[in-house]
Amino acid sequence: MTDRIRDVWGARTPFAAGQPWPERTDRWLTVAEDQVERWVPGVCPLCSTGCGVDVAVAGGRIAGVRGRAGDPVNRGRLGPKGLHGWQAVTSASRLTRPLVRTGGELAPTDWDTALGLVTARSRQVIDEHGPLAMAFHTSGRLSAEEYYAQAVIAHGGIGTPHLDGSARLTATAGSALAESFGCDGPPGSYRDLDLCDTLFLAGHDPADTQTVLWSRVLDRLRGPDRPRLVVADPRVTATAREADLHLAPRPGTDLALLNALLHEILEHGWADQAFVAAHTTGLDGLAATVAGYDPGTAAGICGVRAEDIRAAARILGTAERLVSTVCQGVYQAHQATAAAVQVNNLHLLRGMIGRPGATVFQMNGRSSDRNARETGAGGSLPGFRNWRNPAHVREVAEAWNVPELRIPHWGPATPAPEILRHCEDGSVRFLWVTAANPAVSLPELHRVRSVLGQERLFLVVSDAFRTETAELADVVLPAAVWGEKTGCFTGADRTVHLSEKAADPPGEARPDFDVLLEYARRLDLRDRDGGPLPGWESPEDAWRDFTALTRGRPCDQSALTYERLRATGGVRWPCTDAAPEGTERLYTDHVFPTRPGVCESYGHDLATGARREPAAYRAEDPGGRARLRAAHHLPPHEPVDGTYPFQLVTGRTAYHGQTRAWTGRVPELARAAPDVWVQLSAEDAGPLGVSDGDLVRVVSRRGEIEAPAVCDGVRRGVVFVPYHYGYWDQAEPGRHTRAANEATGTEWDPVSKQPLPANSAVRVERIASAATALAHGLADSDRQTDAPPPGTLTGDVRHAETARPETRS
Ligand SMILES: Nc1nc2c(c(=O)[nH]1)N[C@H]1C(S)=C(S)[C@@H](COP(=O)(O)OP(=O)(O)OC[C@H]3O[C@@H](n4cnc5c(=O)[nH]c(N)nc54)[C@H](O)[C@@H]3O)O[C@H]1N2
Ligand SMILES: Nc1nc2c(c(=O)[nH]1)N[C@H]1C(S)=C(S)[C@@H](COP(=O)(O)OP(=O)(O)OC[C@H]3O[C@@H](n4cnc5c(=O)[nH]c(N)nc54)[C@H](O)[C@@H]3O)O[C@H]1N2
Ligand code: SF4
Ligand SMILES: [Mo]
Repeated sequence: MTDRIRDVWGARTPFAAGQPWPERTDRWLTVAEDQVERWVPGVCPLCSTGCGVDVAVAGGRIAGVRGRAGDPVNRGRLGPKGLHGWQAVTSASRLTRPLVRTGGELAPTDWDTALGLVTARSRQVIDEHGPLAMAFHTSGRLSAEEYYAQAVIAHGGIGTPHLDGSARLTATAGSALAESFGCDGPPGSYRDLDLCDTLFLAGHDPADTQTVLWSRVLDRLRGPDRPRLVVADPRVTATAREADLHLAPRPGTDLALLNALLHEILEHGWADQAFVAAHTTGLDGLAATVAGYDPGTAAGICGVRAEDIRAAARILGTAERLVSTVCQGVYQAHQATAAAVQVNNLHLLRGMIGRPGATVFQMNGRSSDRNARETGAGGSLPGFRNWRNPAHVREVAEAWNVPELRIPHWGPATPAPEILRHCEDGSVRFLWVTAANPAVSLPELHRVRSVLGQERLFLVVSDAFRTETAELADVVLPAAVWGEKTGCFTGADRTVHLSEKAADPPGEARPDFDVLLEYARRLDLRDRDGGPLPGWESPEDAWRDFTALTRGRPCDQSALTYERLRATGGVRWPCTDAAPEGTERLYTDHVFPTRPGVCESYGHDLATGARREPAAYRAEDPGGRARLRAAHHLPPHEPVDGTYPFQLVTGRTAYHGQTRAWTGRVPELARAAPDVWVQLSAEDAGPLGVSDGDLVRVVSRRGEIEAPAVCDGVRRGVVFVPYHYGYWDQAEPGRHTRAANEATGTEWDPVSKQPLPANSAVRVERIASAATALAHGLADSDRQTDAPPPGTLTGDVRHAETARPETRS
């Protein structure tokens, strides 16, 4: 059987540019293959790559998965989480009954009692405090249909703007695309990886976070016409080890680095002047801004060598087919959108968009981050409509058959961090958290716990497990999950999959979709004609309504029916009567959705987040051209000093997903990375007297983390902690020193409002030697790092900067 624990990316199947990526079917079954009763098509729910899977059913239960060989996303491959993660669904610790807090404890009850309480409290809060006292913290992994139900209920039924959630944690992706191209939506497809000659990965570690996508890249890198690879990451990740050129900037300095790259591209005449003149606006402003970022200046800010910046610029400037990806390393920074937009600018200056092998991915994280944004549950109106455009608001009101004024559109939907603040100050009294675990995933955890644990806040949590957040709830609702319900998921290259129900949920667990509809009925939400709102019976009804509402929008899915998805598997939107098979690439005509009547946003000042006024935007109508947007670098907000000399960054390992509610319950994955660790450079560890395995404490102004040290693989001045580990399974209950977010701070990017659990100033203290730590049971001898399995690396790569990062300041 396939081993994706020691062999994360599997055997190489090299291929050349333009060839199809060869198939390789990965499978993992807990029964013999001939005992499988049926295979149910679906999609892996564990990251935004969106790999197609067939789910094996035996004895009425899920008994394994195999990759779908014909799927355009993975061609049969699955990574460690995809192969093993499904076992959480069959875990004995699943919630099987609703829980209600009585006498301080969560006690089992029936659905009627639990939903009766939830509805009664909602009614009371709406009557006493108005709809704005109601809030919903949603997910990045519900189905499109479930988000859409939440959008209709919250925005169209109750009339509250407070609906947002985990998708906000990659909101910079959507914001950066909207700032440059007028609208969210990844312009290219994974197929562009098969065609490119150069790759640029900024703050993105797909070897750990999108392992199947990385297999595709590795197969190109091992193929006959290896693309050049430039990686920007302060750590020596498995991704960076493959690079031709690895830049390891100081965290939070990507904007300066990118400005310098653009400076070089303009300076050397590598811009495609005809493309820029015909299809963009804003060149003068961009040129004026980046003029101040010669490689020498940027080198001083970023702590990388000027010659390496020049070398990177030459690679990017002379590429003929460039694919870039951007993710959390850039997004979790104080100038997230401003920096992410510079990668779009790179593509616009070089005319590297809308043609085969040339595109930019502003990456997503989870399996349905995209759907949250498309359906209106993640900050915009459904179909990427612009809340400041009265015609767009009217279209939504007509589709929902509700008065326009009920849909909150006096401002944008409230970002998740602001919802938390409204809970903190008491203006929100009811919060329903669905499929998220903010008590581990949001920054500054002591604050999150105190806000969610307040007496005056009624907290409802829908989850499959008793998470750290569920422990704080007044009512816990047991959810059916992936494999137990049907709905659509859209991956990072617009591929939509229908994930079908394969087995019944355990006990009384129910699909969120059904629970939301019952809640709406009990609250008696109605449309203008007195009909029930929403008026659907099934997810398919919701999908039909939602896709109808996308008609004419850039994310048009009006011809994308369940029937089509069942017949063909994954389909990329737009999917219309004119393009019923879907669309591989956007903007092939180089016309962008920037016209005032079309665009999703009129844009923001990248430095302050100030919103552009509609009249000002209309006066400068980009008329279908993309917008080159510029900004100056500003220093991170919490500078290092003598007391807190290091920058804390956080991130991921291939073996765990987010807060481990699933992956921590899967033996293969839990064993592979059993506990938290702290990574620092050997140069920094030495003077602190810290060696590998020693127990250390990472202290910020807000909290601390204790874990064994790994003294390698990160640039000097930086400390890395994986953020997956919380408290449900810790050996010593009651201590709060395991989650990375104990130490992080409350801050956000001014444009996308994405929180940035990064770049906190910390110090590192040695607590005990490796031997003492072991003797006291403080650390496991077999703790693993995210170091890739032996034998998977090649030798002849260059690591500019990372071997000896400079510490210029
Ligand atoms: N195995 C696994 N895969 C996942 C997830 C998971 O939890 N586990 N989560 C999914 C989700 S929700 C998301 S959002 C994605 C995230 O996917 P990624 O963004 O790829 O993952 P991260 O590890 O958070 O961050 C990427 C890299 O940014 C680097 N970095 C930190 N600070 C900086 C900086 O200032 N500049 C630059 N250039 N780089 C920096 C880090 O060292 C890290 O290697 O992964 C998805 N895939
Ligand atoms: N320090 C630091 N913090 C971070 C990050 C970081 O890089 N560093 N990354 C951030 C990012 S990008 C993300 S996306 C967040 C993720 O943060 P969260 O979304 O808060 O955390 P998850 O662990 O993904 O929680 C998902 C929950 O949904 C439950 N669940 C799964 N399927 C279903 C379902 O169908 N229905 C219901 N009701 N429940 C379900 C799971 O059991 C699990 O408990 O973390 C963020 N926090
Ligand atoms: S790459 Fe992502 S979608 Fe694919 S198998 Fe791994 S976790 Fe699942
Ligand atoms: Mo994410």
